Amino acid sequence: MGARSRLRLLGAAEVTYGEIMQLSQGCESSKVAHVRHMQHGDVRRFDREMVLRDDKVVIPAKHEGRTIARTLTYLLHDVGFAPEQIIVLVNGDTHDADGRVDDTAVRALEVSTAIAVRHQSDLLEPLMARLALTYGIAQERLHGKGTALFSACLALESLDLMPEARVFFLDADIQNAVEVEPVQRLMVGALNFQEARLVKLASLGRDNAGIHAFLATLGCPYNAIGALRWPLCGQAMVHWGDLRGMRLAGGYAVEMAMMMDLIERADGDPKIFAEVEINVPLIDKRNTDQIHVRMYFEIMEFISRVRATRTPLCALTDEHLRSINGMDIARLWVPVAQQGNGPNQLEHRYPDVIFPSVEELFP
Ligand SMILES: Nc1nc2c(ncn2[C@@H]2O[C@H](COP(=O)(O)OP(=O)(O)O)[C@@H](O)[C@H]2O)c(=O)[nH]1
Ligand SMILES: [Mg+2]
Repeated sequence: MGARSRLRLLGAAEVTYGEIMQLSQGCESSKVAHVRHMQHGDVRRFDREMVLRDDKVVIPAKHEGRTIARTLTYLLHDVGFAPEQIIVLVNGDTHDADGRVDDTAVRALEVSTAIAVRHQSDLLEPLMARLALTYGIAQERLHGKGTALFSACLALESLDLMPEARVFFLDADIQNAVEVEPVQRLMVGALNFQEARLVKLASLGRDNAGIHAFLATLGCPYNAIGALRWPLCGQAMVHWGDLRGMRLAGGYAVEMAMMMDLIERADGDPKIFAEVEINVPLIDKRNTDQIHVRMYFEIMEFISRVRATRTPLCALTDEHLRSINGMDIARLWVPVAQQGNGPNQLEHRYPDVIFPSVEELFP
């Protein structure tokens, strides 16, 4: 294996400093591949005919009763989806910090009863024993955004979609989707860059700086993901055939897991990613530093654990998954929710699990 592929697949410890210098000298800037990027001035007008009958929209939504109706109305009226094309993943009977029961499902069905509102636990239930025994995923670890998206994949699997069917991911908490036009932009990007395996939005003031720095740490095999302006953007398009083969993460590392899978299969070439600029900053639920620490912990820990195996995510064995998924709880110091109001707090948190792909579950 040459230095190039070793750098890609292995941790820094396996690659000598000389090899890295050799590699970096070989990369003049003109030869460095970038993502396919569409500037907002180049975004052609969206046309409702760009919505295809086989398109699906996946919306993970936990305690989003306040915004879910707006999000769904945007999809139905502004983009032009039929309600049957939309799947909302809810968390069942969970309570928020104030003890309120999650009313997302009720609010979603008020918009249209033809929308598939699915409780993630119902979709996961038939798989619980297998997830625990074969992949080491205990039931209490089945929560988080990635778990909702994994459940969505289980729902999609039962629909017999063609591999080229497009799946759009949209967060439920966007307050200005009508102005930002996230899905219309993804569609224009998908049409313009048909070779791209993943289309995302390019940030406007949301640069995931910590993740960009982390991806640049020496020898990181996922360095090329840093070529995306907004790697953690939840608004994305992938094809069902690719999604079916991906191993997703249980929590906020889920977007990272998708990109890791694609970049491994593309031999590190970021041209499989396309991004489309937006005109208006996207406004969603405000995150505190406390939430950022938890999210960044999940994402960085996920990358670190895959890296430690010295094996690509897509090539991990069941034994790898059992070992990673059985790992210990982490000690995480987080700032108090209200800034400047006391010392950091200690939390004990599980890292994200790694799910098997739908393809390996249902060959
Ligand atoms: N069903 C479900 N949805 C979730 C969960 N965690 C996050 N989400 C949803 O995923 C989307 C993105 O989450 P958010 O916390 O806004 O992440 P951020 O925008 O990346 O900071 C929102 O629509 C959330 O409601 C979860 O545990 N279960
Ligand atoms: Mg959000």
